[in-house]
Amino acid sequence: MVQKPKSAFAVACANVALIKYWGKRNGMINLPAVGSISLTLEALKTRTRVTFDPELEADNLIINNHQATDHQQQRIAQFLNIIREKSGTHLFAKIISENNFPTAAGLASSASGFAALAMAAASALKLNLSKEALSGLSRLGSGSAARSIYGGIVEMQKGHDSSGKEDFAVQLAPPEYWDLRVLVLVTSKEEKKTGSTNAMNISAKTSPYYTSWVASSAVDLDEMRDAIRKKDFEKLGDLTEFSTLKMHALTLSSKPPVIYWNSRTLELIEQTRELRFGGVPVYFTIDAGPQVKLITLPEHMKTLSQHFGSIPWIEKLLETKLGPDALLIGENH
Ligand code: 2P0
Repeated sequence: MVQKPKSAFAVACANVALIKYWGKRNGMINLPAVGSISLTLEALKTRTRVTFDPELEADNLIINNHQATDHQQQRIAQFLNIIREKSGTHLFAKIISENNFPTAAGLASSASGFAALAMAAASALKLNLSKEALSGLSRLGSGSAARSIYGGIVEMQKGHDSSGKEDFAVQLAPPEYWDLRVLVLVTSKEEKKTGSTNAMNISAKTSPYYTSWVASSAVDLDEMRDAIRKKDFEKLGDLTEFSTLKMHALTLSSKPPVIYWNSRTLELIEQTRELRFGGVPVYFTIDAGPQVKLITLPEHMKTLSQHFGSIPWIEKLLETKLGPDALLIGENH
C-alpha cells in the first residue's frame, strides 16, 4: 500500500530563564543538573511545519527560507530518529521552520524551535503525547525547549533518577497571572564562539564553583517560587540577577574561560542598576551570549524603551509580554 504524507504545523514561543539551567547530569538525554524557572516570551515565536513523506530520501530542514547548515541538519535528524523509533515509522521528513525574530540577532531559537518541532512531529505521527511527555521529548532536542511547551511562568524540574521520566517542565502560572514584561536589547549580531552545550560541559568539568552551583540551586528555586506566589517583583528581580551572575561566574571560572559578555553588556548592566537606584523597577538577565534582557512591569516599559532606544549602538530592541502554551495549528494525516 502506498503511504500518504503525514504533516502537522505547530507554533511555540522562546523563553528566558529567571533561574538558569546550566550543566547536565547526562548529556546524551539532556538531564539537567539543576532545575530552572523561565518566562515564555510572546513576541519570539517559531512556526514549524513537519511533513513525513515516503518520497523523501533524507530529512531536510529549511529555516527562514534557507537550507539549514549540516550541523543543524544532523541535530534535527538525530532528534527525529527518536520520534521515528517511538512511532515505528521509517519515513523521512521535510521541516519548514520560521522564526519571527532574527536568528542572526543571537537570540536562542533552539527552545522555541525544538518545542514546535516536537509538537508538530509527534502530532503528524499520531503519538498522542501528554504535555508532560511533549516537554520531556522537547528536552531531548534542547534542554531549554522543555520549558517552551508551556506559556506564562514555567519550571523545568530536575528528576531524581537517570531515566529522565521526571525531567519535564510544568507551568507555575499562566500568562494572565502576572503581567510581567521583557525588553530584549541586542548588543551584537555576531555569532557566539562557544555554544551553550559545550560551555556547560566545560563549566561542569573545570569550574571550581560548579559543585556549589548545583548544591545551591534548590534554594534559589524555592525562593523564586515564593516570589512568584507573593507577586514580589523586587524579590523576583533580585533572584534573577543573582542566578545570572552566578551562572556567568561559572563560565568565567572555567578552563578555558568562556566570556559571553562584551563591553556593551557590562554598560547595560550598569545602566540598568542606575535606573533601578533611580526608582524604575527593572532587572537584567543574560544568557549564553552578549544580549541583555530586562524584566520590568508594564507601566515602566515606555520609559525603558525610550531610554535604551536612544543608545545608538543597540542593534535592536524587542518588547514582549508573557506568551501562551505551544500550540498545534493543524494536522493532515
Ligand atoms: C537557560 N541557557 O536556562 C540557560 C541559561 C543559556 C543560559 O538553556 O545543551 O540550548 O541544548 O540543553 O537549552 C541554553 O542551552 O542547551 C540554555 P542544551 P540549551 O535558558
